[in-house]
Amino acid sequence: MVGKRPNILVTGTPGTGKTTTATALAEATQLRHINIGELVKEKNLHDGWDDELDSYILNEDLVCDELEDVMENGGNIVDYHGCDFFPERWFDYVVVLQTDNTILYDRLTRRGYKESKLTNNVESEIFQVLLEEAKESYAEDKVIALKSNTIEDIDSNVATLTDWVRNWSI
Ligand code: DAT
Repeated sequence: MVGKRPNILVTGTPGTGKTTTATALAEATQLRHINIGELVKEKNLHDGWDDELDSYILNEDLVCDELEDVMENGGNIVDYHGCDFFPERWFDYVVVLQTDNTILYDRLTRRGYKESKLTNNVESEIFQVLLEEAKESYAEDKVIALKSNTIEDIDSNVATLTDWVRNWSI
């Protein structure tokens, strides 16, 4: 009998490569990729649009209710630029992607982020906000920081995580 499969959280500042990494990892492992930003839009799990932040105001309770059953069953890769509102018990592994700030600046410029959003995100990366948030929200031995500057980094991160998934057992 096949046991329960792990749940992995892929987090990091916008532009660090979460969706690219999670998509490749899902393909390699056959785990289910859940992009929280997309899910929030699709299922209206928000309280409207914040003009200043230039993004939806995510409703944490709606997101957690929506995902409870699927997370309970295991086998998910969750992709989001925040991690402190998910139940800690959901995740077996928390991956924080990190990108050098000049590279991140270029990626977010290419994405068309307006100046304030760009600055906020690059500063958040410099101060390692997501890594701190992850360490505060999950047991330290579940949290791993991975560099995501180049395509080679993505390949190597996906290979490392695929091995981890294959060796995982309850
Ligand atoms: P996120 O989901 O964290 O916002 P993404 O996966 O959408 O990030 O990637 C944003 C853009 O940057 C996209 O065009 C792919 C590129 N990118 C991401 N990680 C990269 C890496 N390690 N090397 C080269 N390009 C990368």
